[in-house]
Amino acid sequence: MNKLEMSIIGVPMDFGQNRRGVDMGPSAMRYAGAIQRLEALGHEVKDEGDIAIDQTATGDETNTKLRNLPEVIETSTKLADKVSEVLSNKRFPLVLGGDHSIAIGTLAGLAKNYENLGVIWYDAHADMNTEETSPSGNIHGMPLAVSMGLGHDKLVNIHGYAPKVKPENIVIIGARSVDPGERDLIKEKGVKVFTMHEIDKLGMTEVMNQAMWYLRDREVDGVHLSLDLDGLDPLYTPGVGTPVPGGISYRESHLAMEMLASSNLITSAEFVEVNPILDEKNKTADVAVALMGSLFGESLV
Ligand code: Z70
Ligand code: MN
Ligand code: MN
Ligand code: MN
Repeated sequence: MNKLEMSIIGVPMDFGQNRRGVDMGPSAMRYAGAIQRLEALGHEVKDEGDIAIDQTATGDETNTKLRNLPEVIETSTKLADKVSEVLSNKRFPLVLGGDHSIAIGTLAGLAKNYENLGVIWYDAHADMNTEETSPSGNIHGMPLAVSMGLGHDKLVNIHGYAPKVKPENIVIIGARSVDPGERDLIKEKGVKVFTMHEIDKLGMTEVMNQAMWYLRDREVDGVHLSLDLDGLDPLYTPGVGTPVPGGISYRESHLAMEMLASSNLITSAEFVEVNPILDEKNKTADVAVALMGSLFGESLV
């Protein structure tokens, strides 16, 4: 693959859900050697440090439909600014979470730089709830809905415009825990979903080929990979807040990343939901960094 000029952006965010500790994800992935791994592949890597988040804030417990909304709005805005800045310097943004609510900010920063952005959402969940349909009130279950323009006005309009992504430019891979409201929205909006059923039936090679041809046919001018570590089976990535059995294997995930690498389709990426407190040693961060290796061009021979 091409040698990239990459910028790493850490987002120590845990307000999108109720399991504290996912704010240590960026440190865990740095500790697992993310930067050295990418440099060893010949990329030029600049660590931009972390987005400033007030770690003393305890969050707004009153709004149970949109938990910690002010904190999520503030962080999303700062992250969107940073992602835009990185793109205007012609660098490749690699965002390290943090919980998946950060994708609201990442996509807000990306979308104004692309006419027709595509998104690959690698996740056990659809993350397509709104405050009306969410069973939890956790905003990390809402970023795809928000990015399609559905949800709280202030989330939807980060950077002053909506929507950020067209529903028909989204591909979800690995879904196996989808809420009723999300299911309705997927049908209504025509979002492309490869559930575990399709992965089992077709195999990962066919799923990735179909996913990539689907996006090429949409004539996207960029593709963002948003990878939630709970997309993998908890056997491989136990350090996540919402483990769901029956997930994508380690080997299938490497294959998926390698296929993305040889396609040269991906123009930005984020790795989210690594929670070192829930992990076994630093296993989940190690897997995240190994997958980055494959995504950015590692091969054995
Ligand atoms: C559920 C909700 C979710 C990640 C859990 C779970 C959402 N659909 N997302 N873990 N990454 O509460 O909305
Ligand atoms: Mn915190
Ligand atoms: Mn997610
Ligand atoms: Mn998930």
